[in-house]
Amino acid sequence: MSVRSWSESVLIGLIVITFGLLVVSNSYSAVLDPKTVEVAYLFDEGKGTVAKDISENGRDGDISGAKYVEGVFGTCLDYDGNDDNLVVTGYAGIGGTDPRTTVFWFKAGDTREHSWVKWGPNLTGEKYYVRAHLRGAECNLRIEVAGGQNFGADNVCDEEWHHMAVVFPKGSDAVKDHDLYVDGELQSKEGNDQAMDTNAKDQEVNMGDFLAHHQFMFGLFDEVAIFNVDLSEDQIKAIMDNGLQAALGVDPQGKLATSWGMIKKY
Ligand SMILES: [Ca+2]
Ligand SMILES: [Ca+2]
Repeated sequence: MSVRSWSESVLIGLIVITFGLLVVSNSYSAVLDPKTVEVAYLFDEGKGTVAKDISENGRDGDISGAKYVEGVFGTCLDYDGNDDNLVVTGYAGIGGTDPRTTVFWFKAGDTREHSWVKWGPNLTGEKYYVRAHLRGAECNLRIEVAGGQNFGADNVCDEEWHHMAVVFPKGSDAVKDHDLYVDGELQSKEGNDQAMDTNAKDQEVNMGDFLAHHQFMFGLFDEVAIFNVDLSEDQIKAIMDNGLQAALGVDPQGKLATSWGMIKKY
């Protein structure tokens, strides 16, 4: 082998390795910082009563009653509307006026005050209930804090899948500061404003149970996550279009990818 052909071989080898790394890197690319994820469930286990948290916090969920069926991405949980629930054991949510975002997919079993994601006791400004607002035969995405509420206008109880996001922007202090998204579309705001001081000590996060008021969730529930930041519209759409797994750069074993593979797009 001549010196020249040897160096050419090395060059070709390096090119092949570089492309290989790009392919691997792309497969783990993410639009979200995993450190901003408080808890996230894909519900792809397919069986059992433990919802595996794919965040770095290990907040596995305790499922009671809800069964696995086909979801938007992989499988999801099917809630019977009577007593099915999921408790995020030992985790009482985000407090005060700290920024936060809650996202999930839902397909209604009927029109009712579905209890999607709830924490905090039933006290003015301290409660944090993401649930359905009844509007005749339709229902809307609603956040309420006791003494105040903020709800959108798009019907999410039409037995079709809908992606929902509830964003409390940084620097906000009242319930109507929330931005609500249904299928990536920013909702109009209705309701009475109320200053917030969310209690993050006294009530674990529940997904399904009505707790103090309203009704159990009835329908299909997939890809839920709570973030400790206010996600942008583009980030919410990335989660909706690509799924939490891709948006977070989670590998096929369900673990968050190492930071070298992250490509932050914000
Ligand atoms: Ca799923
Ligand atoms: Ca049940």
